[in-house]
Amino acid sequence: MKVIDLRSDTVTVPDREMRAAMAGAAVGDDVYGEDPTVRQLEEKAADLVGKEAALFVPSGTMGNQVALLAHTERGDEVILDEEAHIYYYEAGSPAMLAGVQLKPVAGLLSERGPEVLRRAFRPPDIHFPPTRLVCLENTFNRGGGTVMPPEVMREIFALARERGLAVHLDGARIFNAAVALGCDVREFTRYCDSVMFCLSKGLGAPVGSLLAGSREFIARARRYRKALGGGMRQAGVLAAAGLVALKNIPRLAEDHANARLLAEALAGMPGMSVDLRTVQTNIVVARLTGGWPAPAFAERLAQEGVRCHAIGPNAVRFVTHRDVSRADIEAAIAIIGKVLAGAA
Ligand code: TLP
Repeated sequence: MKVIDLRSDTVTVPDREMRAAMAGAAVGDDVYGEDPTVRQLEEKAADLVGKEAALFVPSGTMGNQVALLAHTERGDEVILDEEAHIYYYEAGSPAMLAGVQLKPVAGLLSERGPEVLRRAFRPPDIHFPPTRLVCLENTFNRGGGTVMPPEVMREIFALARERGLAVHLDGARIFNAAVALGCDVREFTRYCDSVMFCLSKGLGAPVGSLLAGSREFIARARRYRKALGGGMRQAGVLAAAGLVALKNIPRLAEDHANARLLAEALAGMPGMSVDLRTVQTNIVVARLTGGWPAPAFAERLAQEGVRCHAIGPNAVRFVTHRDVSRADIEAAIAIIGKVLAGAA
């Protein structure tokens, strides 16, 4: 049985071009700063997002955590959305590593974000932790892959600046946001001090993320990456895959079209509801309205060859990516329809 894996865009496997680039990559010891392919990728990444420098890290999680370490001191407060990946899905590492206090707030990653941030600020007071950083996420994973428009980011950035706070952008899927709005990615990244983006999501690389920011910030981040065990040696074999992955940016539009096709079909099925307004990129969050618990539904669907992710008691997530075609999506729609109707 063919499996249509829609759990995440992290499940893609490197294609032939990528594997050939990996095999042929020029390499050196990157801890000594001597890997030419890693350097090339870091320079290209910095340029793409309009920052002075960038650092290649093994994962998005490490990129975010290194950013927290480099922006803050132990005991500082970090404001972020209560559904943000850094808060929800990074295994408690902000407490474990940077030793910061997270202040999760509802609605920061919505149009109301600036207002929510204004209300989250507290005046300096010996009783309060010093607030140092605001974290944004674009696209917003648990929001259903929604895009925060540059104008909203601009307002949040200005508010943070007024207070002397830095802004870090978890841009794991920032290129999905840029492709969705048809704009340059710098329209977003100009409104943050640091940005992390992933090569191993929709862009299709097996490993790797980049953290970008000022030269001075990246020098600090490089030391924290080493401290976390993320200093890699002949990492050019991975960076080479990353350079090929960057060529995949324009094709993210196909994933968005496939997500739209899937979302519209699911929205019309009895037993399921989808807020189509949130389907802006490659993620579809569907709610089960007939009382079927999401984990049991996901398991049932997997038996029929479609994999999704239960992200709440009655919510499932489907993510489109370069290893699923339009025909796969059409097949998935038919299977989901049958399962919901109890006919499969
Ligand atoms: N997200 C994964 C899971 O961890 C949930 C996924 O399948 O979506 N920021 C955002 C917004 C992310 O979505 C992810 C991965 C990360 C950071 C972390 O990246 P990795 O997995 O490379 O550590």
